[in-house]
Amino acid sequence: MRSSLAASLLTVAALGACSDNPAAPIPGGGDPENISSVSVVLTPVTGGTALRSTIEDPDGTQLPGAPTPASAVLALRQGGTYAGAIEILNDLDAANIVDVIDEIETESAFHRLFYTLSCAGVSVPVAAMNRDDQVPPQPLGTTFQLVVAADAPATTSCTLTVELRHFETDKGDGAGSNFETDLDLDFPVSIAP
Ligand SMILES: [Ca+2]
Repeated sequence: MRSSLAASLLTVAALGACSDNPAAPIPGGGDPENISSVSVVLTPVTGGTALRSTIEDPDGTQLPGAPTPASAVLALRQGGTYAGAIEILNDLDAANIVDVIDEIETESAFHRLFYTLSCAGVSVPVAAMNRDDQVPPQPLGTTFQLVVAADAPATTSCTLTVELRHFETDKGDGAGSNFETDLDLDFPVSIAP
């Protein structure tokens, strides 16, 4: 599901994390998460300053107030490889900040992150994602790698879509269709030499 608004905005309707069916047992566990902050952090593997971009939802995902545009463009370099991480918080109550990543990792066999780029020449290899606690382990993606080809076209106007899927049963490798979308966010990206 993609927003018709600017690419840097959240797809608000898809941001209702973990909207479990209250009538059914929930093997994936837990109440719906209320999410107020999502950040993508990309650290060049050869060193240098990490890229960071954050989208805030000031009233959380369970109230209708709109999220903010992303705080920054993720300025990639041609030929760069980045260690990626995602940060998801409920920081609506400063006295009780919830690290939603901890909850996702606790329920790793029921979640998977997907990273999709509209930019040509950029990939996020599934093989480099961290793994869940199934046997054998399957992709989770709270950490990942992002690879920019040396010949990736320079651009100032593409996007990284971050999607969090929640499987109540049958996650498998996470590529199946039995899921709910907890997050679906577009972060602006540029590519330069
Ligand atoms: Ca909101």
